Formats: sequence, C-alpha cells, structure tokens
Amino acid sequence: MESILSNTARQPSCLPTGVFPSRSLTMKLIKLTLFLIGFVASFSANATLIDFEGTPDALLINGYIDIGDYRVTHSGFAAYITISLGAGFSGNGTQRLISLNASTITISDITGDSFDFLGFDGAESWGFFPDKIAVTGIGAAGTVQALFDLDLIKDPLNGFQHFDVSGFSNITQLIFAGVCNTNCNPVFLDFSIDNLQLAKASVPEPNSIGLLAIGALGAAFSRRRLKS
Ligand SMILES: [Ca+2]
Ligand SMILES: [Ca+2]
Repeated sequence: MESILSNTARQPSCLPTGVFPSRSLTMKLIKLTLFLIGFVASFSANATLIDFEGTPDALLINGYIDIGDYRVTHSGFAAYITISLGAGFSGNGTQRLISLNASTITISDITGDSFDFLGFDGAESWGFFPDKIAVTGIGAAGTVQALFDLDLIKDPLNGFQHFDVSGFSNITQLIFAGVCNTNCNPVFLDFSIDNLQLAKASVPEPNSIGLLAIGALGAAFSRRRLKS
C-alpha cells in the first residue's frame, strides 16, 4: 500500500502516465482499505481463558459458579475448585476444577451467545481415574464429541496435559465426562480440567464502527464525484 501511495510522487518522467494509479484511484484504494480494516476488526474473536484463578475454593454440590460470561456447573455428586488436595490427585500448582465420583462438568454461556471451544488442560485426578476425557459440544447445528487420552501419570504439580481442540464451533454448551476403557473403575471417574480456551464473535467496537462509517462516507463521496 505504501508503495502505491508514494509512486505518484516518485513517478519517473520516462514512463507513460497510465502505468500509475490516478489520484482518484488512489483515494478509492485508501477508502476501500479503511472499509476492509473496519469490516475485519468488527468480526475479530473475543477470547476467554477460564483458569479458575481468583476464585475461592468452591465445592459445587447442587450449585454453580459464574466466570465471566460462562456458567460452570455439574451433574452427579460434586465438583470442586481448588489448588489443594494432596499427592493422590493430579494438579498443576494452580486452581483447577475437579470432577468427583463420575460427575460431569457443563460450561454454558450465560448471555445465550454461541462460542468456539479451542483447547484445555486435562488430567486424571484420583485413585480409580478415567483413561479418557470425553467432551461433547451442543449447538444449533447439532452435537460434536471428541475423546482425549490421559497419560495416567498422576502428579500434584505436573499432572496435566494440554489438548488442542478443533471442530467445536458455534456451540452453546460444553460437557466434560470421564471415560473408563481399561484398568479403571467407572464409579470413580475423577478428572480435572483447567485453562479452557473459548472464543466468540465480538460485537463491533466503536473504533470499528467508526472505520465502517468512514468507508461508507468515502464510497458515497466517490459516487458523488463521479456523477459531477
Ligand atoms: Ca488454573
Ligand atoms: Ca497426567
């Protein structure tokens, strides 16, 4: 863009004038660029990381906790947000959410927006741990599900693995559940999750709206000049 704008001033006299954009074309390119910047910015993702930090220890029994736009709840026995719990549990040295006794964990958007799920940290948790975490995403377009293999290495500080997620777009509800395939007890599917990466389309910000307005005004001005 910079080279096109500056070419008008640097135009060598030996080249035909038609090779370079005219002043009106240059102005149109500037307006088009401003319009596109505004358009792209208005649809940039609004990312959220649910890391459970700044949250007091909370034992969720028939309850929930709201973090930003998102509600965290469970079905089953209980879920527990804590940094503590001893050597028998996998941890990562920070607050994390633990499902107790085969409880499932549900994340939903309080505002009713749909969102994308991009990744999370997961771990087995206690004695008879699951060997997988199943994640189900429910949205207007249907249901998606993926299984994530746990390494079955329990460590109070380094027991978590990071999982990248794809294909979970425009969902309204996320459900996490422990899955037992081998050498585990289906009654005690205690697992832990942390650092959930969520994103949703943001509403246009004032700056983007301003750029859109500038682009629209520029286009209207150009049309008027062409007619005159
Ligand atoms: Ca954390
Ligand atoms: Ca582990």
